[in-house]
Amino acid sequence: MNETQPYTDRLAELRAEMRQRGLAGLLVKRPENRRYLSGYTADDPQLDESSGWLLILEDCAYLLTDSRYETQARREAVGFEVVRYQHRVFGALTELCRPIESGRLGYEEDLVTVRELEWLKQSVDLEITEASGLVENRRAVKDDAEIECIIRALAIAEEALAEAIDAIRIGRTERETARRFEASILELGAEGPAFETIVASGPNAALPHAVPGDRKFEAGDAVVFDCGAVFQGYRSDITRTVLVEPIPDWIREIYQVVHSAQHAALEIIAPHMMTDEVDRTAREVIEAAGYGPYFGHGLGHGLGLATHERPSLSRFNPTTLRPGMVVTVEPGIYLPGKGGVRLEQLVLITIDGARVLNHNSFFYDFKTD
Ligand SMILES: [Mn+2]
Repeated sequence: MNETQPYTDRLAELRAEMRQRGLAGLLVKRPENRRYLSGYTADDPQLDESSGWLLILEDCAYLLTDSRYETQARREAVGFEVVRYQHRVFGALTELCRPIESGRLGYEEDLVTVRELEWLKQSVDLEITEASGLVENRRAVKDDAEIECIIRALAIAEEALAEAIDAIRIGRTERETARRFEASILELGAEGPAFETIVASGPNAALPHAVPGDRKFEAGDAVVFDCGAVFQGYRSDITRTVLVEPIPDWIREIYQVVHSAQHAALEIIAPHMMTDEVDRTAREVIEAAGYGPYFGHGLGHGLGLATHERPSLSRFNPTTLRPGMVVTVEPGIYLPGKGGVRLEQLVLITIDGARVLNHNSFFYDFKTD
């Protein structure tokens, strides 16, 4: 298999689906989708500023970008014709779509702004139609090379996390601990953190997406670490709750409930199972212990080029798990004003079951106390 092979295959599969849906063309703006289809790695500078659009037609594939990215685009997007536009992408789109005689042009509803959609309708003489999810659904099932990247990204995060946990001392702050983790992953070969590292201690641990601050660790804290690394564009995501002795009984209790909930989900997760069923299995353990109202988020999410991608393990939008999907299993209990516990494993769905990709557990085993 040569380097362009995955992109050629992905484009062929995408085109087959476009034909089924009656799409003469597809516009792709989401950075992860662009990268998945073309190998073009540029991210968007900000929400309303694009580093490029793919236009996939039946016989050709274009990457439209501006002068800032042209060289990178030509180097990376093998098999794509790079078109440089001056001001806005729409003039170039008008030209490229002109030869299409009939059919519809799809766009990603969840990425294209309302203003861009108006411009698009004015520029292109085709029926414009919403076509979100075509690429995301393919991305949900990973090939071996993608799984290898995720495993590397996880191994880096685990090694850096082990160092950061070792360095926890009463009096050190959340922020310096988060920085220590992020410095370590860079030394270990990561491109960067997968997302802003969370180190949340004491009452801050009750905030599922807390930002590390100047709070110093104290005896009796539960410290939630949620962190990940990027390797060749692929991400990892790991959450552990570190306990600073002596631990109050209430923390010990919720830790054990969260751990049991996670265990229950990992016992049953398998191909062909519905995502909401896995969520329910963990949720029932937490509800039975009386903490149902304190587990507000879904059980987990797909992970790959994006930290959060399909499928979502939640009560909403149930989908079927398939071999090659990589998902997190991360129950939590958050007691406002007091603290919280979350534990997150990364799981690969296989042909006949599931495999936890984490190597280092960092779990507390209270039974041996
Ligand atoms: Mn996660």
